[in-house]
Amino acid sequence: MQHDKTPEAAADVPARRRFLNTAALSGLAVAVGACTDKSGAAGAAAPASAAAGSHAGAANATHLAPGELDSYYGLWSGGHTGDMRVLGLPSGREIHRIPVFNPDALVGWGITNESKKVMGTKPDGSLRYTVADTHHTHASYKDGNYDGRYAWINDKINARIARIRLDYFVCDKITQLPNVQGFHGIFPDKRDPVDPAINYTTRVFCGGEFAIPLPNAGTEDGSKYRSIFSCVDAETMEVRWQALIDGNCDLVATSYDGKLAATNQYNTEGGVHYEDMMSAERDACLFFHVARVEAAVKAGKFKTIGDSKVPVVDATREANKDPKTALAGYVSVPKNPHGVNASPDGKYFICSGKLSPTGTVIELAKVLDWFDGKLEKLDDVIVAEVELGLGPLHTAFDGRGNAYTTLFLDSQVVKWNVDAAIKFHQGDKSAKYVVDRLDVHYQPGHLSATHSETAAADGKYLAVGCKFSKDRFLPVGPLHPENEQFIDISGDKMVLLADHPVRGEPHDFIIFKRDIVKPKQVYSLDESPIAVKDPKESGVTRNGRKVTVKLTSQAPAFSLREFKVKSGDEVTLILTNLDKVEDLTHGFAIPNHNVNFIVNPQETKSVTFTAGKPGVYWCYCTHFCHALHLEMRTRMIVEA
Ligand code: CUK
Ligand code: CUA
Ligand code: CA
Repeated sequence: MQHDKTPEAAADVPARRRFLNTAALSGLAVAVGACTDKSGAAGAAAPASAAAGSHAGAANATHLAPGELDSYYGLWSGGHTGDMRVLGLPSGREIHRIPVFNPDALVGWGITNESKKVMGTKPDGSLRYTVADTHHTHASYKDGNYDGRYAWINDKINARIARIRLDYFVCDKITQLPNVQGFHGIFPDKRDPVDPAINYTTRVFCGGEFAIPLPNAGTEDGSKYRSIFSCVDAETMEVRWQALIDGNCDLVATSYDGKLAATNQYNTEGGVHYEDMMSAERDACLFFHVARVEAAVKAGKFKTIGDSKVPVVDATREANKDPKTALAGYVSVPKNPHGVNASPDGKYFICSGKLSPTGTVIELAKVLDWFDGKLEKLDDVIVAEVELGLGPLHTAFDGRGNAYTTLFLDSQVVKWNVDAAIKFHQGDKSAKYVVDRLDVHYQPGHLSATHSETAAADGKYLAVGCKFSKDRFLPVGPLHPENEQFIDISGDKMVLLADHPVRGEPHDFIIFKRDIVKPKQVYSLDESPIAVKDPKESGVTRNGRKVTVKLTSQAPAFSLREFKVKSGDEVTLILTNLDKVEDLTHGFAIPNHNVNFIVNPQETKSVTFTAGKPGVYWCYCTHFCHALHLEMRTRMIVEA
């Protein structure tokens, strides 16, 4: 811990780490304790490179001079804040938060009619949900690399998947999955399994984690609960099909050839309580033969569940015994796997054991061989199963044949060579597959490298989402930030560059070069069918108790100096910002009416509310826009 500033801190840290390990292990001690005996195995022996901790020179790599731009974007899930965060790398600066599932006061997400329509409303017009829990974020692919069109993010609580347009960096669609509770892993496909012309993302696969009665009429008998794997159309965002499975789904991965999608399963036991969920020594990674599933749907070999019209195919073990016709195959992997990640060379999926100290390497060509009836035992697709350390969760890649796996319990990232691991597994005990270890602070969950899960992995930077920050930042009361640590992986040794506090509670993220996206900074008036394109269109129109108010903004004024409505009217106010200058955003707030939202240049938004008590209400601009920003107001006069 040489990089700790004070002797007290240096003495303190190992004790805290021991404490954390104990806490994280309580209840799991039997399972993991059994694994620790083997940690002396030849290939696994490599000391933690504490010496490779941060130093002044390395830290400079993350410092940008004022006015300098980052070279990478990062898209981070926000956890239960329900948003997506946009970070710049290597600086680690948070540039933006994109509201998705939860209301957001800055932009008026959940206030405007447009955002409410995306989020989903109840018959009375109020939001269906105001809580969410995002975990995973992934972007659309073309030719194996990101193409900058879309990103997706999941809501675990309410089984929703959202799409973000990467031109405006806004959420444009949210879909709720039927028959699913605890929706966890997502992954877009990278090309079509059949049509070679479709070399880009057209599907997003979604893993249902919690088993429930289907249809969910409620029963205590856990043996009747089932999990579902879903496929969502990337364009329409409709659910194309679902698959009934044995066990559950955790994280999801897709192959570069579009043929395979997979999900890790930690609850093959079908347990309702955690002791049951960790009773088996091995669980599974479940592979879907995407083309066969879709052929089955086309041929009408499906059922539907409850009110849902989505076709559900049978991907259970019992119905898929013959590999040549199987829709799915269950590869066994050690105890309670969590992450499954596709290597950038397209050859392997790597599953992490979580309650086993191992990483499992599955060769995808062999999985296809099994589906073709050319491989007798499905488990022969496993080409390596090697010890990495305690609590392996997620794996990232550098494009040079190395994998980087987070070790939650060891508070480390382990760098290991996949080819060497395969050699070691084949019996070459001299193959040193562990290349380096680095202490991280503390208890890492996800990690991702620049272009990690693309064919363009460039091996420059690695970010690690540490779930505990403990002593790394000034204390701010009982709630600690998380610690996103940035690591230089361009050399043999990992070099810790920086700590960044982030507001809870990000999980997953992706990092890509800045030229992947071409963000638009001014809207097109045509994006909105209700745009008020000319100040002359401004005014109030009445249809019974329904009143429409149209107005525009051009700094430092709104097009109406005042407008009149009657108490109790249902008012729909449409505002178009006619300013064309980049960065010239206006706000619109009405006191006592729960209305506040912004309009970006050339953007149109609308709100619907009931006019309150008779009186004068100063509607004002909330977003600093002009020297006369404070004067930028209009009056809503509510008459009796
Ligand atoms: S899970 Cu959070 S650290 Cu939801 Cu991706 Cu592994
Ligand atoms: Cu317009 Cu402030
Ligand atoms: Ca299990």
